[in-house]
Amino acid sequence: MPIVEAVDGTPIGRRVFLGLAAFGVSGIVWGSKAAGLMEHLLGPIAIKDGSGLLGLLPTGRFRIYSVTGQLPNRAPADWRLDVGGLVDAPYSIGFDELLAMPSVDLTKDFQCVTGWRVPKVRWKGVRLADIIDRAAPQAAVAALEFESFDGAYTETLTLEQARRDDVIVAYELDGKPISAAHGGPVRLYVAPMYGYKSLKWLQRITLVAPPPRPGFWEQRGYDVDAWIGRSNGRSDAPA
Ligand SMILES: Nc1nc2c(c(=O)[nH]1)N[C@H]1C(S)=C(S)[C@@H](COP(=O)(O)O)O[C@H]1N2
Ligand SMILES: [Mo]
Repeated sequence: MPIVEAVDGTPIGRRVFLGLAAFGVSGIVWGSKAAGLMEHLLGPIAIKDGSGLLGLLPTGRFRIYSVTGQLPNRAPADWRLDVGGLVDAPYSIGFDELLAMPSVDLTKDFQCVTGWRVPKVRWKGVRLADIIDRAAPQAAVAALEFESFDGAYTETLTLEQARRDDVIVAYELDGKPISAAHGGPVRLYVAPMYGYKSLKWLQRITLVAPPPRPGFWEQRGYDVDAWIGRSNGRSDAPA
């Protein structure tokens, strides 16, 4: 059994694999902290138990990830988004105010860097560009930092990436409010990039001069520019 480094620097080895086998194949196991982190380190893996191969990871639907192993739950009425940093007009916005802003609909495949993909997911939300403009960013701003109310996950985008029409602050997924599991009430959706850019449980956006503090997965070796690659049949990267 190979020993690999977990994201916190501790080795993952036989113990975790045995633990996974004990869980068997369930939806839950892929939402668990160890499994989610391991999948992100190793890519999709087969699950085995004493009777042999139980199966590969399911495809065609979302897997729920949370690096904390928890799914934080916040009612829309208790949710706020703070927008600040190098801006002339920092603000805090509630859920109803967000819904009152002009909205956009996007239908796109959702692609995790570990290989799974969900075709034709419908999202609704507010263009991140509109959220940015409302804060009156100063000339020095070149990047954005995002924080989750899970207390752990962070992400970044350059200002240019953040201003794209297909980058939104989303509050509906497939025609329904975004569930707590999927990062509701409000998450980021960065259509042209791998799923790890689409931070769940969004609570704060900070406009900064470069370089931004790297996001959770970027600190662990992932590309900061996470354009979905040609190997996956599409590239939304600028030419
Ligand atoms: N707060 C938070 N956001 C996150 C993650 C996470 O663990 N925590 N995982 C990311 C990754 S790697 C992917 S592929 C997507 C998965 O979204 P889903 O859990 O709704 O399927 O969320 C992204 N945003
Ligand atoms: Mo992912």
